[in-house]
Amino acid sequence: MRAVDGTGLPPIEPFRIKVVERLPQPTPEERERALERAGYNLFNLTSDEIRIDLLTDSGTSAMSDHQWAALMVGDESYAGSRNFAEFESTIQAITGFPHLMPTHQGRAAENLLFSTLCKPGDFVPNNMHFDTTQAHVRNNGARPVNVAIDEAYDLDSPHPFKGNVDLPALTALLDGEGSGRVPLVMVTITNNTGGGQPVSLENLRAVSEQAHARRIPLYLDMCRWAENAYFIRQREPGMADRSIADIGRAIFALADGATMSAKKDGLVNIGGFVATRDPELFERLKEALILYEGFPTYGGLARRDLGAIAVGLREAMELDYLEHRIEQVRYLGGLLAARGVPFLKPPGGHGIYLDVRRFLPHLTEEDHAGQALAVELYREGGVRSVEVGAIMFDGGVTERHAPLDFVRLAIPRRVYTSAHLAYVAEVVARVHARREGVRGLVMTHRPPRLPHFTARFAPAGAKVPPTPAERR
Ligand code: P71
Repeated sequence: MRAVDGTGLPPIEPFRIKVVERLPQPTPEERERALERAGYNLFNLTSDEIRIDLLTDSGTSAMSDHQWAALMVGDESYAGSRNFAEFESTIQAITGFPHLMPTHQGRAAENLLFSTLCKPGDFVPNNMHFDTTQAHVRNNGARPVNVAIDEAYDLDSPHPFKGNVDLPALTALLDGEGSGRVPLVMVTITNNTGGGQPVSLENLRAVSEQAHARRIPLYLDMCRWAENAYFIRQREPGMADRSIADIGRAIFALADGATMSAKKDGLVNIGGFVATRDPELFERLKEALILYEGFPTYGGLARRDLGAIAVGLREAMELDYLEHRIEQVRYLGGLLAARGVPFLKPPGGHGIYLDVRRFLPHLTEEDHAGQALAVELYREGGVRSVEVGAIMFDGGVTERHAPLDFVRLAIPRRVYTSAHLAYVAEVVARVHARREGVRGLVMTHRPPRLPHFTARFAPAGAKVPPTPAERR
């Protein structure tokens, strides 16, 4: 890893390890049996079958000693817990949004916001929708539209802010087909679907102006906002000396509210929130919250969780933490690049996105190439990744480009060391070296919504095994 503190000494993890968890070591035979049982869907593996788990960076962080301490002093009052007061004041201080409520995770916040604001026939623009965001927009009869810049779809473009919104495309939607039918504009920071790529402050400012000129509110999906702010500090002119908190204030000043899955830059295993400046909307959200999640001072969480989130949100803004986090992803990218493995460049904030089309050019979408690659990484070294492509996004989003097709190696926060990542790079490189022999998959069970979670597959050309339900 690159030395970052100016001393010339080798960079190290900015933490030491106080509690450890044994890594399972499944044998090749055990992995093969596990794949068969799982219907070649890595969501169906059990954790003891996995050596390195890069399925997601969501809810998989290691909490700090201070966060564990916050759990111990949790105040489990149903209403008016002091942990809620701490949670509320922390988020108000970071974002400036006056009204907010906890939810059990990000998609619950999405459900509240979209079910309150959207009606059938509406359009919701977003740089790129993530899977649950897209599903909630559609669940309310509205149409999700992706409006990221062209460079977001060019896997080799060195653009520093590939998460940016294409401003002419946004104007065209707001004044054309979507005129009078866009209840909110949303921007996801960082853009997960497009590789964890950041959005610049300059771009957010322009989006905010466009939306507000038409009296449309701007909401941010802020689940990886601290990583986004770090990139702004690194890459945007005039930002190098500003703190993450300061950059955050500049970001949130442009928006009317946000949803957040705290399972990312909140450094916790569960939790989220929705926040707004609009007192009238807040009252409507609260009604839905009480119906689906819980009383507004806990929102479906244990009160101690709110305490851990408040601490985690602050820790995620610390520069030594963020520097290591972003450099760790870059380090894995560097090892893969040295072995000629194709992936989205530059690396984003929370993982490496393997370029499926270039990795397995002999396989097509019908072969479920992304899934086949994810299966192969598990087979080779017990590494679990996730397909972020045609299976996750089943054509439900309107966009101007051919959809992206990735296998994501998501890096959990504060969990793995450089040695673990070197192991991952070697596993990926070995699969790359024997890529021509990788065969496709057929989908034997396709659920109607969010198919990636529960679909089942079988090796192409093989006899289709019965599903557990059929076997019963
Ligand atoms: C991620 C996830 C969660 C996930 C998705 C698919 C497979 C495994 C895990 C969740 C997000 C997200 C954005 C930008 C809202 C949510 C939902 N991401 N917006 O990337 O990335 O939050 O999971 O707390 O409900 O692995 P939630």
